[in-house]
Amino acid sequence: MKKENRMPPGQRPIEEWPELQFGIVPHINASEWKFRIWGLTEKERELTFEGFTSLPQVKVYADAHCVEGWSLMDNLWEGVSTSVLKELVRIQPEARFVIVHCMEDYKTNLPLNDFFAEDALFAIKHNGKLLTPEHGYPIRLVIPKLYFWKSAKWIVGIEFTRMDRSGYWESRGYHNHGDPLKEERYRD
Ligand SMILES: Nc1nc2c(c(=O)[nH]1)N[C@H]1C(S)=C(S)[C@@H](COP(=O)(O)O)O[C@H]1N2
Ligand SMILES: [Mo]
Repeated sequence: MKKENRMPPGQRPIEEWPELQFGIVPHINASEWKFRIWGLTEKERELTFEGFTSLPQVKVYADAHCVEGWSLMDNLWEGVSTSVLKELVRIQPEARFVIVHCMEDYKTNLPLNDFFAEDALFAIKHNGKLLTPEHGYPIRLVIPKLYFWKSAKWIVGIEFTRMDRSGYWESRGYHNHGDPLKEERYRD
């Protein structure tokens, strides 16, 4: 589909990739980075960067829409599909949400079906290059179908829960879900 026709309402394209976060940019040493999967899983699981990058990889071509109105179009993300977690841990049937945990205590929350969307991935590369520290090195989540604040940078873990729990922006006025096509920007 042509770019013009893919643009959600109220968004404008931007050429340079902006850098946005609250607080500092953590400079993470990949050899010390750990990724933990816990909550409503039969067993907890911890992965190193090496373990993570040896998982099967996918490429996803997608646009990124920030709630503030800019869209970075035509990104090629490479990394590990979120669905791979279904093979790494046994998720209990009561699980309905995920809480995404990051460095610096950033969190975001998603229903399970958005987290496991076909195009959702843990990105390691953007347009052929490793992510820079500013954009989430070593790994960021990318959820193309929701506003970009759900695409959490510097992730350190995924928690499966039965109840929803607002994340950083979701408890500071942003919409709980964040679908750009429905303009779910802010809480009423
Ligand atoms: N860990 C973390 N992830 C985050 C944020 C943040 O503050 N901390 N900000 C979010 C917001 S509001 C946006 S718009 C995008 C910006 O990503 P970028 O800096 O790579 O453009 O990251 C999202 N992921
Ligand atoms: Mo944002």
